[in-house]
Amino acid sequence: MKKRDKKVFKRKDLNISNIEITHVDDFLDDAITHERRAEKKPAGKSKISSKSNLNLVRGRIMELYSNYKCLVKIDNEELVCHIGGRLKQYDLDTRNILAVGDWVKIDISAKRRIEEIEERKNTLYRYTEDSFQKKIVVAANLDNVVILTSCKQPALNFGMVDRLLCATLLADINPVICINKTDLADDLESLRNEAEFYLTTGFKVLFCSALEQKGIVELQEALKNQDSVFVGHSGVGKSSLINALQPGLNLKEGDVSDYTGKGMHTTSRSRIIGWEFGGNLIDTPGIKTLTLHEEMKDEIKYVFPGMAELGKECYYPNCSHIHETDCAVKTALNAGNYDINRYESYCRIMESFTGVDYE
Ligand SMILES: Nc1nc2c(ncn2[C@@H]2O[C@H](COP(=O)(O)OP(=O)(O)O)[C@@H](O)[C@H]2O)c(=O)[nH]1
Ligand SMILES: [Mg+2]
Ligand SMILES: [Zn+2]
Repeated sequence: MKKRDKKVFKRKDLNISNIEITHVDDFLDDAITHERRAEKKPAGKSKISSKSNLNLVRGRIMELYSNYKCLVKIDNEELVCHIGGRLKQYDLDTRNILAVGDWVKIDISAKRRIEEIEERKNTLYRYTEDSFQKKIVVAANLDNVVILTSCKQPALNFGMVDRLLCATLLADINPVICINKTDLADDLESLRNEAEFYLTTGFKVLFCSALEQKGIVELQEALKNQDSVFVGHSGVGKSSLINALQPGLNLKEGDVSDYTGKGMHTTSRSRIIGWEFGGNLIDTPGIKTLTLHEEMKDEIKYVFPGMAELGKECYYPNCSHIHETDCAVKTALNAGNYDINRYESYCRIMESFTGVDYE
């Protein structure tokens, strides 16, 4: 690939949409992957105001109104709070000191000031699409990313599922793959066969139809008492499915892009909404896709479905499974023991980082 083509190619390929997620627990069974991720992941330090002797109560950020003003849920009450002046000093250069989902400690005696932000168990970021790939926090402390895709309209794209799976796993969040619009499928059986790969590599795959109210109970069961975000291309049925999960929720219909950017500022912020069946929806209007960051390139092989386990047998410990000889993934591929479509999808993801075509 010519150098001047590289940027365009990269940008195009780094755009990810449609996310579905599966069981994190299954994934964690993979010791190597788990280890590598643990090694890599620096824990987000908790941020504490230097004041002492305050009577602090614990709460969770439900919605951000501005950089320094937010809605916090304390027990069953929601209060508008402000961030303490001293805390602001921690992140003067970022606008993301607080995120929806953050657990905080608040001084409710005076002006409801947030004095402490607890360490996050994970943070879901998206990245700007320019070459700087600036990090933007979507939400913190999540349990699931529901990678939503549809059988048709738009067409099912497992390559996109793979990208979103990688992005979710690298964020240390459990993916749940959910395939909507089964009512439109011409050949549901062959779709199920293709999805079988994800089941056998330890992920949860759910089929549903928001239109026909199918698979809704199963999805509720998977998300119950946990905090979940839905990711997927425009039109796959995120809003419809969320409304089917909780009738009466009446989410603001239509994503930001459906309105050619109109109302962008008021609708693109995340917020937390409680499910009646237990747990929370992290509503992210206008945020439909997750992207992979350039820095994640070397980690993809450890999270790509089915690869970490096979990769233990490769001659080189850091084998990319692309150009090396004595590669267990390629051996499995040639023996028909690793899905060729998924391998090609892996190569496409890797190409999108390097701009090199691997044969
Ligand atoms: N046939 C069919 N259409 C659906 C289903 N779910 C959603 N849709 C339709 O797909 C379109 C996009 O749905 P929407 O929920 O707005 O998608 P979003 O952009 O992901 O939020 C709408 O016209 C919905 O009526 C489904 O299960 N089956
Ligand atoms: Mg929508
Ligand atoms: Zn290999």
